[in-house]
Amino acid sequence: MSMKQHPTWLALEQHHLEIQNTHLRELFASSPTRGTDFSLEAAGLYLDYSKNRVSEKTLELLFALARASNLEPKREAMFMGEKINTTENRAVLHTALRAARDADVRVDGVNVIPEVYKVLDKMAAFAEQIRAGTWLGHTGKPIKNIVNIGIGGSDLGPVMAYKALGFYSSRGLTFRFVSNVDSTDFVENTRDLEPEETLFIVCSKTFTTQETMTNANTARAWALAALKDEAAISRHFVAVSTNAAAVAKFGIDTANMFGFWDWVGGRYSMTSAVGLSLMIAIGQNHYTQMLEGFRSMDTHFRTAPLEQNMPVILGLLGVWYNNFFGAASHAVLPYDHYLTYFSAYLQQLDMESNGKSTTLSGSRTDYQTGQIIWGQPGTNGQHAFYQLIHQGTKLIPCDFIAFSKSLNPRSNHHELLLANVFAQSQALAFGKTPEEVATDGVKPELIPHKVFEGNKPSNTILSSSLTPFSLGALVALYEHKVFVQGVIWEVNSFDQWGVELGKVLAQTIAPQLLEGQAAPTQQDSSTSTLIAKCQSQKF
Ligand code: G6Q
Repeated sequence: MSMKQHPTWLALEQHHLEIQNTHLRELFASSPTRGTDFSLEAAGLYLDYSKNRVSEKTLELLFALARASNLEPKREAMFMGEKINTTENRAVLHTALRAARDADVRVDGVNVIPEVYKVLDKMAAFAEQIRAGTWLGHTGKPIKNIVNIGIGGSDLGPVMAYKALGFYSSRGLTFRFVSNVDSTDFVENTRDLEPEETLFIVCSKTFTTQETMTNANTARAWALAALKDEAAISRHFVAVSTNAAAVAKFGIDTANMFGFWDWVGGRYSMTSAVGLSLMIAIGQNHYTQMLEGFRSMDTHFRTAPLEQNMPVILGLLGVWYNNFFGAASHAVLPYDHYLTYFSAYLQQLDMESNGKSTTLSGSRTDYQTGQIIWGQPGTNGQHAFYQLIHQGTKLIPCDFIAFSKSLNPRSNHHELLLANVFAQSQALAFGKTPEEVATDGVKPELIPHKVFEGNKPSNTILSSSLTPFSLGALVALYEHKVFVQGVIWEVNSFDQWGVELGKVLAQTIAPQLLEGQAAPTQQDSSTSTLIAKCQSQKF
């Protein structure tokens, strides 16, 4: 039976009819303590979810839906290492990557924690050598530049976290992230670097990804052009991968390989060896604090009752808007300049996980699944796309993320920043009625233009400051939110078959674009014309 036919879903549909026209103004007026009643704290994060179009009854029904979806046993199955990624027959254990050193987490009967710490310790020793300047390049110079080559899950986590924790990073080292197969990415990121002082981290779980291997080979040629000795590769290239054979074949000494496991999905791999560049940037202590932030949220998610569980509440609110209000997208709006890449990171985490239309049992869903996640930091958005959220025709629930203290306080900047974030959620929720606009002395013909309907839902996530711990808690919050929604929608949040077809097709098109190849004859008429057009413009 489809989830849509379940009594809890039907009850929510009925309830939606009752509450859909209730305004947040009424909900707040009827309960003076709503701002605290609909809030909770976990892992150093405070969540205010009072500005959502929900009543106590809505939440009761949503928790009932979660229980009907077996959320609690499914959550435990993930933490216990059961093979819940059924289409790839894999366990899903990113939580083991940040478990305590004495934890016991088993895959096929084997405790994986000692292996996790073996890699973490090896990463720490290597990071320390680079940071201390004792890892020398081929010509005897210390490494000053670290270039992570990876894509998707092997890029977005490291680059997001490196930018997010820039305040804590070693300023004497330069970090670059090359992901795009467009050679401009490589060229622009290396043009000012000295090969003698540059280390490449080739970061690829499979070590077969076309973009990454193409960039890695270009990096190899770039380094060898200057260093002129194959032996230089072992001082200037290390690998993060599960594929030792391919790493060795590339010419990287497997002693300089940092491993991980098939039970770590790419977009969930930020706390695996994929975080090597980050550990070099911020050092072992800060990295450990970040892992503790992840663990704190993991423990909260695993143990807190659904009614007081932050990822569960965020996940269910998303389901409420997605499936009952028809909201197609969800904006994530961090009010911290360091979180420049946070929305892009969440885009992959969420959209690759829950952008599915086939249920775990193989049938087509008859309801909406993953939302479109988008956003960018801070007040800049207010002067750009917020207009549409305030007065457009679409319902776009928002998450605002803010920190009480600035890492770089200057005069009243931070108070202004915080005033803006609080004002935005207030304006979205309560709006401005025609009567209120009229009392401002606005000309009658302009009143409709200046009315804000309000009733636009948002969450506010507040933490005291942006630290490695709070970043870890924040990322884990969203990882588990995605899990909750995947369970409700009965999809496999841990595979990504949707990225395969394009890769396969690109392999047949690439040779046809090379000089000297016969004109394409086996493509559709649009693709073959595009290829021919390209060839005529190129040669
Ligand atoms: C993430 C995906 C995907 C993956 C990249 C890179 O969940 O699996 O984004 O991370 O395709 O893969 P490799 O690490 O194998 O190069």
